[in-house]
Amino acid sequence: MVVTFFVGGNWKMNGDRKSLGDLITTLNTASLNDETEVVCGAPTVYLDFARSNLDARIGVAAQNCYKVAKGAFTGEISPVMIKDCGVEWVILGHSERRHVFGENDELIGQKVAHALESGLGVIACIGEKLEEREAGTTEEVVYAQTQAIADNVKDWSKVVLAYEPVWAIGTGKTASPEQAQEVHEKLREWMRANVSEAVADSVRIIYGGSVTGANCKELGSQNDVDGFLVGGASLKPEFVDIINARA
Ligand code: G2H
Repeated sequence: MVVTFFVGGNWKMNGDRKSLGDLITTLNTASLNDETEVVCGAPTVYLDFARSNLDARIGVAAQNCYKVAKGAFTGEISPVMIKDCGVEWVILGHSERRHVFGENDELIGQKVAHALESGLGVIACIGEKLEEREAGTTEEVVYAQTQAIADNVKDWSKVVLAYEPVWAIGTGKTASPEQAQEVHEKLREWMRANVSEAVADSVRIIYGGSVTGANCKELGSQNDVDGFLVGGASLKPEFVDIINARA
């Protein structure tokens, strides 16, 4: 099944009005493959700014949200607030949320459920640490993370699964196209066995971890790589080349 290629930019905690404004101008005026779905993950305080200034053909994502709609949760934001800014997506379970801020599978699952119930699309991230890969437990780890997400998904059409090996994030050490393909293929088979044939065929499984303009074409040509989640390079003009990797 041919699925729409999906390229997410994850700006993380970077940028200001000036630099993000310049980036937005670059994206708005670039020639982008209109067969590719593009979403930019903006810092919370710039969600409104990003949504107001990015061309409508480019989606916007929050980088996190909480598991309930409102209340005494200082510092948190809810899906309903994200939607109130006109924003359609949220990134959940990113490895920096898991490993810097201690989010576990249970909390990530609750966030996924609430974000979907609230009408947001979810870019759900999974991935093994270096010691887990070296111990040969990559599959076990990513299957457990995916199960915790799957338990909380009713409508998979609103979910993109991002495989991001932790050892490849922001390190300049990209998974080889073969390494990415191997895990993506296994994840798709896992979906076939544990969710459904239809979801396995239609869910976008995207790769993240030091994707650049230089490596995107080869990574993106793998059968089970349906797009990317891009950190560092999404802040640079080369993000346009990554969006057009399948052009
Ligand atoms: C992984 C990725 C974006 P980078 O975190 O989600 O970042 O491309 O900088 O490795």
